[in-house]
Amino acid sequence: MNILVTGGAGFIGSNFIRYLLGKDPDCHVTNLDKLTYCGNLENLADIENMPNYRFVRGDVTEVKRVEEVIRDVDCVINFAAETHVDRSIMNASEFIMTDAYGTYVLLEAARKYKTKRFLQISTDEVYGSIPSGAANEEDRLNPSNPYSASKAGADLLARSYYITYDFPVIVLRPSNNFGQYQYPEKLIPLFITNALMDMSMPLYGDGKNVRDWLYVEDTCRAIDLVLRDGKIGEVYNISGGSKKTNIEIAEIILKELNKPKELIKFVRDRPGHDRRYSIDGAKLERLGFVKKFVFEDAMKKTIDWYRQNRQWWEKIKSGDFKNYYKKQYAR
Ligand code: NAD
Ligand code: TDX
Repeated sequence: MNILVTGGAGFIGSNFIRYLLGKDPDCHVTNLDKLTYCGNLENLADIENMPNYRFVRGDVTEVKRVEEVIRDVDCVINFAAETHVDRSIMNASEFIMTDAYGTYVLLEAARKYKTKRFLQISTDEVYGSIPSGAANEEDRLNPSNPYSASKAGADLLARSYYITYDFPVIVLRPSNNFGQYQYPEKLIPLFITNALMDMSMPLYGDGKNVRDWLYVEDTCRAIDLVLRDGKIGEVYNISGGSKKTNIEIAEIILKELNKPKELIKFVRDRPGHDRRYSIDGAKLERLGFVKKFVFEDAMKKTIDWYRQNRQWWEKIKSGDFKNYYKKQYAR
């Protein structure tokens, strides 16, 4: 199977490529990535020389580039996106371009070259805040920030290609991921790396917002299952089943690293901050998905990875990230 992975130099994409090539040596993967601030080829250093892996630098909004790489593939898995909510609040333009328009370019090219399967990686954020219970795949989309609104646009556009053109699309909506190679602007790697540097952990608002955490290796297994057995035209939630408040996450990290509670610093809330994410993963379980990782063990593994891979994140945190961080937390 020839697969085009877009955004494969990012967090989930790089973990997915590693998982897939490790599991199925008959797969050929082309990784199309623009290498934005969070695209990092170091995430793939251990597989870059594999004969069945190819990296192509390119932007999913460029029709010519996309057509060049899409013409020979059987499947597309679209991870490419701007992904950080706080950055989308500062400036939404790249989010609309990549997340929404980029998905349109990919869908059009895939349709032209008759791609057999198109997996759109959406997100649980498209449902918006869920005060109680859990959103299932039929529930209405209710995004509340420019990132999730762009992702919801892409999600609906992808579905419309199935309905209108009978084009073989499947949409996946994973919950909050964590694990190795996650860019340290996101909650868990930010708090781990800050704590390792004895820097404060900036907790938004009252710290009681809830996220449903999913270990990235389970996400990879879920995507692989849907790639092979998922039903065309369907949407699948991927739930972590581990709901935690942000303050609980901070406390777990502090305890594991043996750091003082005083590192927690309450800061101004994120505008439009969704209070609670919660999705129902039963449909994917009916397809055969069983989560392999227990949250507490996966957190330990993740914290350990950041402890042992300081050179990976220190390089990031001492580069351009410093300017972003100052701007973001000076609000
Ligand atoms: P990430 O920010 O770590 O990586 C995104 C990748 O996309 C980077 O390698 C970047 O260079 C690339 N990219 C950005 N713009 C591009 C463009 N115009 N053309 C080509 N490549 C481009 O993201 P992630 O956390 O790995 O998320 C991957 C996907 O999963 C995204 O679509 C995201 O919306 C979705 N998702 C993420 C999470 C999560 O918790 N991380 C949860 C649910 C869904
Ligand atoms: O410094 C912080 N302090 C803080 O309290 C940061 C960065 C975050 N938070 C809070 C905001 C959220 O309630 O932690 C929670 C998680 O924040 P993020 O890591 O920014 O993730 P979130 O906004 O939930 O979105 C993530 O999950 C869904 C990903 O970034 C998206 O790409 C994905 O689609």
